[in-house]
Amino acid sequence: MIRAITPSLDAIREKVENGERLTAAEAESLWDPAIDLHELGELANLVRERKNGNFAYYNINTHLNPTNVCVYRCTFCAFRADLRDVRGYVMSDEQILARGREAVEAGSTEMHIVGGLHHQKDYDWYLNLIRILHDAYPALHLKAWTPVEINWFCHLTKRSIRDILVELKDAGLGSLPGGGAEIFHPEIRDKICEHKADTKEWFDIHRTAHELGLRSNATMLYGHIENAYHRTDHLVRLRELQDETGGFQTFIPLAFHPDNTRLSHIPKPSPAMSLRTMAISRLVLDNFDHMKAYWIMLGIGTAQAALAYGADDLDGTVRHELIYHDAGATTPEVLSVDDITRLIREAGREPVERDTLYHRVERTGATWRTMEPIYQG
Ligand code: V47
Repeated sequence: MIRAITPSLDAIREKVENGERLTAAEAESLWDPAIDLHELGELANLVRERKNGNFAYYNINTHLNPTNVCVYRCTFCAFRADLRDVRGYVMSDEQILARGREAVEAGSTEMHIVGGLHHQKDYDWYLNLIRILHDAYPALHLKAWTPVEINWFCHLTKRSIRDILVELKDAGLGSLPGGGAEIFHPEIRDKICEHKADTKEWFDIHRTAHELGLRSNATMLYGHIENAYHRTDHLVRLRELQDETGGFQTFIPLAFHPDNTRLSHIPKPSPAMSLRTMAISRLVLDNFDHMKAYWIMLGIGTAQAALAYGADDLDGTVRHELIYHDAGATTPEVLSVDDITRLIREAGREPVERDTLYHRVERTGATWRTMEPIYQG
């Protein structure tokens, strides 16, 4: 009789229980659908609870995408527009400040700012945006500009990464979001976003940010043309920089949304694939404190389930998100604090409002103050 061989997690379980690091080969083996998803989730949960106990974090945040006009044509992007496209827009300083005021009145602690690379806007336009928002609303943390924008600023000004980051930090930049990472392996990167900041540039910019005391996040866009090898390579590269600097706070796996993109023939990743990606990310990135289940793109149900598969953070209440909604995300535009805390409690976790740098937030309505850094196991 021929017996099917079911891959076993025993050796990996032992390593995870002993707090030992997984090799790239071990990590790659975990993408095999024959590896039991629930058992994988259980292991990821072990690490999650070791690091963050029963807490699940969220923040109150607002997005700002000041322009969608972009010189690049990444195949996965539904947000970008040409200058003369009817969809193309650029926000004025007044509109940007109004967004800041709305954010503060809604009690936001963070503004997440990313946008297109508008070829008729110079670096000063992007710098000024940070300056006017910070001057008007100094308590609002500005998590702004990915390495894709920073690399563009260096290209426009012929100045160094360090010079640009120092200037942005002086103007009020608080930290860098995790975008623009996509898939680092050149076999894929060259096909989906060949012109924008390459992998070395992405890492150089985060490394320099960390050296300057700026924290940052990291992402991975999965579920398009990449495979298990590319995803593993992506995670291992991130783990290496984190060993060097310790400057990353959170990892956010981003499920590809195909609508209105040049990859619209590809089906979007299933909830099982998203839970597996979260669990493997938690296991490989043993030196990251946090894993974010970004509810906007995972969908509320999968994000809630992900809290048992390695995730300890749901991102925020989120206002004015465009990048995913342009690509067909059907999630609501905003969640209330009551909604998000109910989702967390129903998943058996204890909700904790955090600021961008993972300090506990205490609030009464729109008035808030940050407390001690949150417990790290
Ligand atoms: O870099 C673009 C991705 C990213 C699509 O740091 C798409 O806290 C799926 O980085 N389908 C931007 N993904 C978003 C981002 C992010 C989100 C939430 C929190 C944080 C953080 C960062 O969105 C891009 C790209 O990888 N993206 N288009 C799409 N059609």
